[in-house]
Amino acid sequence: MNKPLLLSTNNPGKLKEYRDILAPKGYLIYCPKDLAIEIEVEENGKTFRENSCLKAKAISEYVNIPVIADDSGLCIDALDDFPGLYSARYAASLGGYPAAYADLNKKLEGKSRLARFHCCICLLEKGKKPLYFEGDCLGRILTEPQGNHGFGYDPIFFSDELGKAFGEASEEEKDAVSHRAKAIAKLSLYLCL
Ligand code: ITT
Repeated sequence: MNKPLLLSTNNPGKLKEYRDILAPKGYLIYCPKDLAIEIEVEENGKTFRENSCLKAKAISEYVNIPVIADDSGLCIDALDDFPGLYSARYAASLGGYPAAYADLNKKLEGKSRLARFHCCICLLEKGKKPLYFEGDCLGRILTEPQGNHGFGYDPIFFSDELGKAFGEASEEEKDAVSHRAKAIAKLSLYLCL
């Protein structure tokens, strides 16, 4: 029987990755839109954990099934982990991802390009305290975007494990190594134990 989970997100790229990875394991992933719920969360936490918890709590009162929320971002070593928590807001503030790619490229002139994607999932089940599952994937920032697969910063992130940009990777390739896939693997292990 399919096990339901509600993913508290407005990001269709994330939602697709959760469905692709968890549907074959027997999970049915709902999003707020499926339940005609609108959520706009002020992500004013100071850590990925705090923000993932804010997003999960914002929706948990509406349903009686386990809720998950994902807070994630691109952390660049030479920029003290910027844009990190602010990855989505930074791109939006510049008018979109192409402008963010160019701006990061300028900031990184003459500096190390080492970076990682981080993902923190908060799981909220009725009557239990929040639990967190985290994953990272390592790589570097490319000088030019490569490919147009995925979403967000995928075209400028060269994955060490894949030996290519996430923007050039198939969905299956990204889902085999990504920060999100690693966090989801820990979550699904917990849920089936
Ligand atoms: P929700 O809060 O509604 O889930 P969001 O996109 O605002 O959607 P976050 O606040 O967690 O989510 O910001 C994550 C941002 O980090 C995301 O919008 C991208 O800019 C970047 N990011 C995270 N994971 C990524 C991935 O797998 N590929 C590319 N960019 C990613």
